[in-house]
Amino acid sequence: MKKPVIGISGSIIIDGSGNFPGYRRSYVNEDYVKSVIKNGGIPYIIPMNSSEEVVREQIQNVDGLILSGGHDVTPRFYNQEPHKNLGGILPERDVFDFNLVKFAIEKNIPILGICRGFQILNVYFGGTLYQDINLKEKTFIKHNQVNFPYLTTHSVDIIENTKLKELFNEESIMVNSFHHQIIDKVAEEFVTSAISKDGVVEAIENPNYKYMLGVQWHPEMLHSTEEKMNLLFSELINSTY
Ligand SMILES: [Mn+2]
Repeated sequence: MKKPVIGISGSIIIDGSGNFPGYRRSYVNEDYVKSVIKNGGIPYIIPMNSSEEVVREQIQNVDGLILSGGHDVTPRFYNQEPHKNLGGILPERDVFDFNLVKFAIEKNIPILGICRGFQILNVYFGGTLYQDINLKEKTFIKHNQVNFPYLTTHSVDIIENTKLKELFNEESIMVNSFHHQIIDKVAEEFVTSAISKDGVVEAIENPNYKYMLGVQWHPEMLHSTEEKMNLLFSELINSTY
């Protein structure tokens, strides 16, 4: 039987030096590719582009979708002015990601959102973000550990009666953390499935869809050091059948 094809949303990296300064390259971080292969899927990078028609066709060629990490989501997509602490944005990628989600839902294929991808899912369905974690009162955990992608640094509590709980079957798990933005209002279609000790929403899922789960951390970077993180990818792949 043919193995499921998992599309990974691509971004653009701009050369800072070398022979072509300013040159744009389509790319994803290799850990996404490795995580898909390790869990029985066939990875394909979906290159960022601005054509709705092309994105529709790109989705026709995959059985599941990973929304990868990256830039801050442009705040005007959740009706806010840019706050002074907003990080780097790439509005053309927001549009691309929203098109991916739209056509993936239309095709009814499973979706895993990671970091920015988790935030994209929330915003697509009408939720909002804090443009910077310091805008939320009483947060105290270091949510940007800066280094060591393969190490976990803070815990998250898993909420009962969720897909995440079903998968991990634990009260609490350790995650890595590389974000300065966090979810504010969770979109109505979603439920919160994990929360940090300082009240930050760390995972959401859509209970009315076969598999639509988003995590604020980076499970792909933990695929070889935290065996359990592979459950997020294996379930994505299993949900394609
Ligand atoms: Mn965190």
